[in-house]
Amino acid sequence: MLKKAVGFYEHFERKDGSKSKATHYCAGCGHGIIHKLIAEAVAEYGLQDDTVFVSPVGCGAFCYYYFDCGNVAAGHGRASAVATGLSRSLPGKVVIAYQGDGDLGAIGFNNAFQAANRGEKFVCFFVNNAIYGMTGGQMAPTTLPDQKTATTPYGRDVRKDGYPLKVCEVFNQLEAPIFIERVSVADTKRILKAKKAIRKAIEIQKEGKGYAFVEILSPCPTNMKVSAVAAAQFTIDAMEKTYPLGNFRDRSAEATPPARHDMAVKALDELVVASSAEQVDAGSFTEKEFKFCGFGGQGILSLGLVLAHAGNDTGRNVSWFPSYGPEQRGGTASCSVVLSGGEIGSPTVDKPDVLVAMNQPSLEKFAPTVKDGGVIIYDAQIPVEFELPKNVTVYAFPAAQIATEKGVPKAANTALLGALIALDLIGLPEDAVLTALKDSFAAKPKLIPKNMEIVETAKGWMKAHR
Ligand SMILES: Cc1ncc(C[n+]2csc(CCOP(=O)(O)OP(=O)(O)O)c2C)c(N)n1
Repeated sequence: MLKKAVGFYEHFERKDGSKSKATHYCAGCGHGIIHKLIAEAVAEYGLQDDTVFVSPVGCGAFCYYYFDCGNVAAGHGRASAVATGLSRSLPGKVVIAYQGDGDLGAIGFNNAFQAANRGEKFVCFFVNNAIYGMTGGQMAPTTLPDQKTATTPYGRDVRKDGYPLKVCEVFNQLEAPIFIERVSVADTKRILKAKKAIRKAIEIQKEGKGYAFVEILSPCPTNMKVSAVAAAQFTIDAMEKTYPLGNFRDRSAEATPPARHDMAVKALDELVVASSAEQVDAGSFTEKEFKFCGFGGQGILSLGLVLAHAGNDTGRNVSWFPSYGPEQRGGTASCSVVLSGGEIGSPTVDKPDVLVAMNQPSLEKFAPTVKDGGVIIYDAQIPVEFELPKNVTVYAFPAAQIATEKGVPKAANTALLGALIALDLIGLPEDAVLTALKDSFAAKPKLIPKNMEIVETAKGWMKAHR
């Protein structure tokens, strides 16, 4: 009987609000069949509420529209790395990575290979259609010898382009994987075998036994530029010669669950404890978005952290999202901080209410992003050779000068905190902000008095010049 698998959403609701009952896949594409087999297995094992599905980049990028379970989207080639993180931090859950042959075999090969070698506890479904599907049919590592693609119009020449990558065979050299099998969805007989392998791989996750890998040969009529029937036939006749179907290993009977990664779980637990302050008068606090930016080493990230801690200690929802430059010291660094009475949708801040800039490149980069009516505070040392936005209030504040005069040039970030307090831009009680600042020096308490002095001087300056 033809029917939608229970593990799918009722409607596939898209970003634009439209609700479709059909997937976005082309007629004859294998992805839809593979989705159905996975969704059925997850639902039949009763695992929907305990499963996190990692979508790739490629034709499978929209898996999260379809699978009615936890969903996370990974960058191109990174699904196995993301699955590793999820699996380690959610030890009781089933984690599924879904990757194409470009995604896993090319850009993400090392991620996937190392995860397999470590025996991470997740299942990786590897969809091999011998081509880069989503981007228009370029050669993939799995493209067959002499196969014509957009980038090998005369056929893949193995002397120049290398040989097809047999991922199951490569992974089968590793000690750790519990289960490795290659299947196909090119016809009904093969689909039934694929169903068995997919179920087995998910069962292994249910039992927490370790790493499972299922390669699925899948037709791509659109990029092969043939009919759905011919594409399926190609998968059987041509692909299976290079990629023979079969089970490479099944060690599930003797496998015992791998060691738990308690470090990751502990780190998460600590985060939860740190955010357990009771929430107060949620509705009355207007959300505030901050961007702090400067050179690495100027204390930009710690400045944002002080605000986030102060917000957390006073019962606000907070997020702190750092972005590091290529170097630890000297490169640009920024962090986004959101303080909110309600839930925070995203920790990224594209349009800050308040921008605090400690160097020229980041002032130039972020100044145009500040909201109308917002505030920019930048260190007065920064030469401004560009036009600052007109509809925001701008303060050239002598943060470095104040800190240097107090004998601690590195504490310019503390001076900026004083400026924020003086302008009442944080919206939190001053004593909470100062307590968070003091706490940030827990390892070097000697520095506290000087930093408090800098805050007072900065406040005084700002009050006199605002
Ligand atoms: C970092 C990065 N590099 C390249 C791309 C472009 N890109 C998107 S999908 C894709 C290929 C996907 O092919 P495959 O993994 O085989 O999946 P399929 O679409 O065939 O299912 C590429 C190269 C990207 N999105 N991100």
